[in-house]
Amino acid sequence: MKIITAAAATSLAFAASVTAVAAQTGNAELRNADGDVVANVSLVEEDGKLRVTVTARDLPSGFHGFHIHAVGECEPPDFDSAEGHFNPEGVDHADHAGDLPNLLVMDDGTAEMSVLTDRATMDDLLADDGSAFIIHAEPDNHAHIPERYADEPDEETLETGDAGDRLACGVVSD
Ligand SMILES: [Cu+2]
Ligand SMILES: [Zn+2]
Repeated sequence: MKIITAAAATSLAFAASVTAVAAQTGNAELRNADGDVVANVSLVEEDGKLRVTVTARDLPSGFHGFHIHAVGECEPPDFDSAEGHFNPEGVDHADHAGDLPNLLVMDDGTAEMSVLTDRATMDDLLADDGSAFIIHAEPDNHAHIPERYADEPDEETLETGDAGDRLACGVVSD
């Protein structure tokens, strides 16, 4: 009888703690320059880490730079309004808080990826003027330029990873 009581108490305590730490969530709907939705991002904070899950369609196959940008404003066609990579620490690419792995678009034009990052929280992304997800035309080189090509990455590489034009943009909301 004692064992059952203890187990019941434990499960009650567990249920209470689960309720207390309701996950903070968010999302972004990414549109291309024509205004068509080509990707959705869902965000879930888990133990201080942020799970970023993206599903995309109607994109050119291959790797595409994928970042969180500093301003939650997506004005087509170039999406420059989202400004640079989300970078509250003022460091070089690819140490920006908004830097993420490249998105692999398959031959059928779709992509799916889920990644955990410990570089940003939902509060960070919603603070001030917000933030936006962007899918680029080219792969991000993550500023990895071997010495046989150059002494060191140039300024543009250290800001952008040379991921090229902005194909789609979506503002983060909760
Ligand atoms: Cu970007
Ligand atoms: Zn960056």
